[in-house]
Amino acid sequence: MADKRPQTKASEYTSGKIQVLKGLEAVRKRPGMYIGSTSSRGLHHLVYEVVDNSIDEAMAGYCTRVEVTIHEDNSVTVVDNGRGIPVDEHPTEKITGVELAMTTLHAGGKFDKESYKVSGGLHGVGVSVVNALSEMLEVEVWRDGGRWRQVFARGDKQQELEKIGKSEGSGTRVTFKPDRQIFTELDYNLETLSTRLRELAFLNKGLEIVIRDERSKPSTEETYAYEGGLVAYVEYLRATRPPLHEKVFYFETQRPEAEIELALQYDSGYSENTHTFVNNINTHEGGTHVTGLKAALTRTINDYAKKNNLLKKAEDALSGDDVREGLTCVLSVRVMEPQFEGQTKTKLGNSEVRGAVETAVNEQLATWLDENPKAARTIIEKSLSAARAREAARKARDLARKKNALEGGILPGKLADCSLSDPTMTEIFIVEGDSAGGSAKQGRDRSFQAILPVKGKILNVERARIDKVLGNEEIRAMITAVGAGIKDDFDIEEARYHKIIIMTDADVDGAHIRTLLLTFFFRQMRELIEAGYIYIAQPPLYRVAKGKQEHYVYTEEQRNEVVNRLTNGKADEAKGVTIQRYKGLGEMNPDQLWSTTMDPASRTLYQVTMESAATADSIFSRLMGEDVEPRREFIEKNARYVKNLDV
Ligand code: 0RA
Repeated sequence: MADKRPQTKASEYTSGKIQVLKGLEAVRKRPGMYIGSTSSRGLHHLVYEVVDNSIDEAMAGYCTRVEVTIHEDNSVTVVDNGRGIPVDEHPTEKITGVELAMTTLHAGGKFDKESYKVSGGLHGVGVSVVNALSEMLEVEVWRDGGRWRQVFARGDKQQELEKIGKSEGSGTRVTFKPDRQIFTELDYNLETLSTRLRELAFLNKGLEIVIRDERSKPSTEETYAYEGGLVAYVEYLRATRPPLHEKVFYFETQRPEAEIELALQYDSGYSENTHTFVNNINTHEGGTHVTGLKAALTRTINDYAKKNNLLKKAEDALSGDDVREGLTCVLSVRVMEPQFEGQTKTKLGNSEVRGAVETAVNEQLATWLDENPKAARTIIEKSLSAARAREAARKARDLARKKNALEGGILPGKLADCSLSDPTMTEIFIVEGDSAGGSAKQGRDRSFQAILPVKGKILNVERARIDKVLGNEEIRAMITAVGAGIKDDFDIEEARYHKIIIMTDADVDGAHIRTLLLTFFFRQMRELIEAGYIYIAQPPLYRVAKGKQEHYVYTEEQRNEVVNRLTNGKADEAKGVTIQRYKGLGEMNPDQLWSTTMDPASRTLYQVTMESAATADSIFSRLMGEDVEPRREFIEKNARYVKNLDV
């Protein structure tokens, strides 16, 4: 995605111009450095940042309830019943605790709370960053029998902290309105916030989190509170898939390197659903803790199977993919000084955590398997049948390869390949439907652009087992076109294109197919997403024309803007303006498709992140067992989200 942060040219960077940016000014100058982006993702991070402070209070044992309200104007209030931010003067800083928290970067460390603060990363930058990026922020504190209040605007205090009355109990309330001078997107997505708050409620057992949306009339309210913590989380994620053993495996342990908490359960499904967290942050991109977990699972299950003579031959070892088939699993670790890496800073880098997790899981799981022989047996049988399916699929694939080699040419018939063969130069469009596929083939630059039309129905087999998946023609076409294999056999070096662009209609069905293609890549070729090779094309929604002028626009807002511009704001001049709404890609002629959606010089592509793919996948995986209706509802609610992958 384009970096919209202000850039400084080396030549401009003379000593005379060096500004000493202090505190919040620096945040306003380079917001991306503190919250990642100033688009939708950054906007949502403001809420997470404020909520994090309340969660810290809860983790310290002082807070049991957090309430988040989205107001009509997209301002947000977060209330907690913690101790309240200190209102007395800080001994060395000579300002109140409230002001210190609201105006000093990383003020958290200046208080008494050093435990599991997140350094680096997007969270844990401190509520002062939210203050700096809000056109208004009001804080109210209840403690020691009193009520205090202070208001800020873009980080500047508008008044001193003022006692405004009495209080019973204690707590903090923060209301902020994100600054429209900073953010390119100001609308909060309820689904996005709810998903994160639910996640936090699962991760912090016993904590009650309420989310209220006053933008709906009447307003809506949802409460998340789970006494079962991670066990409840696994049951929630497993949803309606039948479990293979009754009780969720769970343990919690403390090691010098990390505090480790794990819950898992196997079900009769074919997918793996692993969610991992470090200090409450969802590590979508994995990391050392995940490596340790996977190594331990594979090793412990193989050891148990061997010890109990459940494997036929010595070479019959179960692979990582085998032992994770049908697994729903949540790992939560707490680390003192986490190092976050990756595209979205959601990959744990601390090398010492790998061994800690691996050892803990080895020990605890081995004991559990010994103590639960019935569950152990079912799990081994499940892994063995996954191994057999994998073997059958491999044989079928080899056979197909040989057959293809005999027939000469292995690429799918529907693929219109490009003439260049250097993968760093080439791209493939995966296009919804034959008719749009036809336009794309005519409109493309055939030197570097390949086109593969697919039908929507690939999707029904998405959750099927690998041998079935490979039996599906559309899926096989995608796998051979990309050319790098799948799952554990995937080799990114073999990828035939470094841009794989999903191009679907700008409607709900298009969103559906896009989501399913995304979950396909997430499931079968995850490294493509990790490497940043997967993109979403953005076709225009409207063509607005007047006389010889024509404009393609991508949102309703842009349409109104352009119409206004073409008519100089005068309604009576609107007659000469024609507005065409594109219902599908197929309605555009090849030239239009090229110039609006395919031409690198003028198109907009969204790069898919692990975060967005994982989110789409996990919501989807819960819905797979359900009726069509909730699934459709999800896609309708999230059509915008699934398109704007930046969230
Ligand atoms: C510093 C020290 C103490 C509490 C807090 C910060 C605190 C901050 C926030 C932000 C949102 N809600 C919050 N709740 C508490 C502890 C002060 C004491 O010892 O009483």
